[in-house]
Amino acid sequence: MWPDSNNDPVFDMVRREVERQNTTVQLIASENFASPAVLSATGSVLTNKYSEGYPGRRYYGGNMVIDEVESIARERATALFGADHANVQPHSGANANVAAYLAVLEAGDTVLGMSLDHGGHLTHGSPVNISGRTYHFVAYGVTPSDERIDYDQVRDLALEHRPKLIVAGATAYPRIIDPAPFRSIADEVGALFMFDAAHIAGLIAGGKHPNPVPYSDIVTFTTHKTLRGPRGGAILCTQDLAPAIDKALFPGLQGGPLEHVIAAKAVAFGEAATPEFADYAGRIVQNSGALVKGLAEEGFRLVSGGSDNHLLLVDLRAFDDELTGKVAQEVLDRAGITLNKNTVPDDPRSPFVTSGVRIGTPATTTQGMGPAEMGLIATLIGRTLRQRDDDGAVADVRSEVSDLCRRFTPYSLAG
Ligand code: DSN
Repeated sequence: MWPDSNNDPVFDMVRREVERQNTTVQLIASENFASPAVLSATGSVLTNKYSEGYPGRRYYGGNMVIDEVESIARERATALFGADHANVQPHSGANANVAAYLAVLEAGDTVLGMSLDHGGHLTHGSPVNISGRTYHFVAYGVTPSDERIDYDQVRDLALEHRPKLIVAGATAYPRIIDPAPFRSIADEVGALFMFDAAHIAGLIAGGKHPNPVPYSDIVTFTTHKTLRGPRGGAILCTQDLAPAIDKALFPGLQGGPLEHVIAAKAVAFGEAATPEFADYAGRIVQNSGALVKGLAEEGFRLVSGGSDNHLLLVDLRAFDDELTGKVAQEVLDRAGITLNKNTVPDDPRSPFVTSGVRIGTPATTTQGMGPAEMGLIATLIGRTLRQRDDDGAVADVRSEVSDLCRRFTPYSLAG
């Protein structure tokens, strides 16, 4: 009935990607290893079904089972975070954010968001993104002294610009984001408050970071980062905003939902509600601490002096003023250590070059690595970057990385 795809080179590429993930160290802060159950749901026949609308209100027939799937995903999401309402259809975190804006803003409205080069996200008002092109975003950042969110600046800007919405959340901020001061500033100026929890959703679900839901009108998040589910997004909101959020997402922004991914989100929400996941979230933070210690011993400067979440932002200039994030990323890739270049606050270099790298612990923690392995990884990073012009030295690190990964292989070779 089906064409024989066994020899399709795409599957060889998939096998090679399994091999890459199994044999190199994954330190990209926004990545993780989804469980076999999550992968299985993502690869299921639910991909075949059209289901525009929401459970009980679909535009196509045959959605009896799909309604159950999406309902359990919504129920698990609301229970996990203690929210009134969940929309589990966003294809991504970016879509979740855009739908949230569509629900509560008009074009030209003023919004406060964290500046991209201080750790924010493209969808928090970057001029090259639909958010910055549609709304009047005003950026807040971190203080020059301790490189932590400048809540005084947030309040001053809120009083000056009277935003309709204040957005918290970040992609490259290594510290706890306290939702309480944001809420009180929003109340003071009559703004709505949205928390983008994309990076830290798993730390919140695991009880290791403050839950923004009781403080927020809207919480958006991705399901594939610390939460360890399939690639996708979700929105939580208060009951009064639920109709506007649902309408903004569909039909406002998206068409047919990806119900196979929604099934996998339901599986991930189930996994994230277990005591084992709370333990995992704690080990992510513990591993960041061990990596901070190891990298500091190697002579690296950590933005804000450390980390209390799943990521570290390393300013390379103290280690070697000539070394850019771009070069560091490339040489570390050759050594089998995968991370990404990242700007540091007020970086003089462009986002394509950068003076820093971002390092995350969610994936290695899933593999079972602990503080001892973090110490080893810090040493390997230091060695690689010091000896970056010596191919033999880089190859030696690559071999040590292979040995390390052999002890903590995430997936069987069958993928
Ligand atoms: N690409 C994501 C990250 O790495 O943080 C944000 O969208």
